[in-house]
Amino acid sequence: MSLSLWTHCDAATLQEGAAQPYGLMPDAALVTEGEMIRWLGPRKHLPDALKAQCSTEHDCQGALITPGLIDCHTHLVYGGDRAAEFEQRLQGVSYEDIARRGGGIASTVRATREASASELERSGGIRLRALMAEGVTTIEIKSGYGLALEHERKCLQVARNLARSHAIDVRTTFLGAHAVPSEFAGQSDAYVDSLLPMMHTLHAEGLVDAVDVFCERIGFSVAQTARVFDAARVLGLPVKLHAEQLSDSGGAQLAADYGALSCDHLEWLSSEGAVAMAQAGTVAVLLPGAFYFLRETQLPPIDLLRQHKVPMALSTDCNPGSSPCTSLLLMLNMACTLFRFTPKEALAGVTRHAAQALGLADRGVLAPGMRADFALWDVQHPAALAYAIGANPLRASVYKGQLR
Ligand code: DI6
Ligand code: FE
Repeated sequence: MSLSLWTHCDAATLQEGAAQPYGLMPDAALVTEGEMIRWLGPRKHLPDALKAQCSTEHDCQGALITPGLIDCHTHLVYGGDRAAEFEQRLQGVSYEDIARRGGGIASTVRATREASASELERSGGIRLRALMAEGVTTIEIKSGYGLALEHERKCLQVARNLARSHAIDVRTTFLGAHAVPSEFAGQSDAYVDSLLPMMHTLHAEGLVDAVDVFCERIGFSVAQTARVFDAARVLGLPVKLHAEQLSDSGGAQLAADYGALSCDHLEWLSSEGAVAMAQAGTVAVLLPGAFYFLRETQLPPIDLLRQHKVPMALSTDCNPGSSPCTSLLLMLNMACTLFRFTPKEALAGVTRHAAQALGLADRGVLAPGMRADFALWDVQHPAALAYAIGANPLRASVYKGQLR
């Protein structure tokens, strides 16, 4: 397999426990072999014999190299938009009230059911490419705007097709328990009953990598969430949870009991919930875009998460209702300004910890043996990635060892 050498760069390896902040390594050299990183270290330590084996050399001209970014929580495939609801909210109607009146998620479900697969692929593709243009090399995409077998299947197939047509890794999550569809109005338990065979079928079709639930007073109860998680466990699928976004429903505790990969949102997380997550190794995925767009005032308890050493990831939550956002870099900035993340925590949140939130051990840090997914940036220091608002200093990105 051919070897490539990358030089004239500084590397932010993001390795856990590195001596330098960000795992910063000035004047680094990186050797890729096919889809993997073969060697990484200070350039002066690059063995001559290895250098001689490299068939290509890339001069990075002083760029900063980081792991490829990972957007670990998105609802990227959907029909329509919710700009009219945005106008209503600006008139003072709340997000929950709009949902209770049949708008909100339900209105996107109508638009998504009406849309053809090719239309969903077209609109999703635009959002996907915006994220890729900022160095995203892995993305999670949830279903949850179909809420019936044929439409959930359509959305998950669109996600798989987007992966085939773009140089990015897509992980799919079945979020059938996102809302109760109108045909099950007032019968949420019956809807949960219907989800179990649906999950089974979609899993058998190879469309599901993980399972998520919206556990909330406008979503599903803890008991209903447990039923979905039990079914996921039977199928051997990892679980994640939308928990404590609008209220403390005790979802984090439940998710931890099931060894969930992540709990996401968490504005209302209790200290018991944080302890349970720490013990279970569940990642906290924080979503500053939704916090900002819904003008929330309840901050997620960042100090509590730090105190219990719960790994913190960051994501766009790209969705039409609470975070119509296709910039992961903007989330770094918002996490710092709104949540008082450090830039170091922010960058770890879209690399190492985001990989952990997806259960992926082969990426998120730069190290030999990891996937050669990385981004080259026109910045002097990694903190600059969180500092700028609406800038995109990406110079190039590499996916499985190939410039894309
Ligand atoms: N929480 C969210 O923030 C999104 N889904 C969820 O469970 C919002 C979905 C929407 O409003 O369309
Ligand atoms: Fe979400």
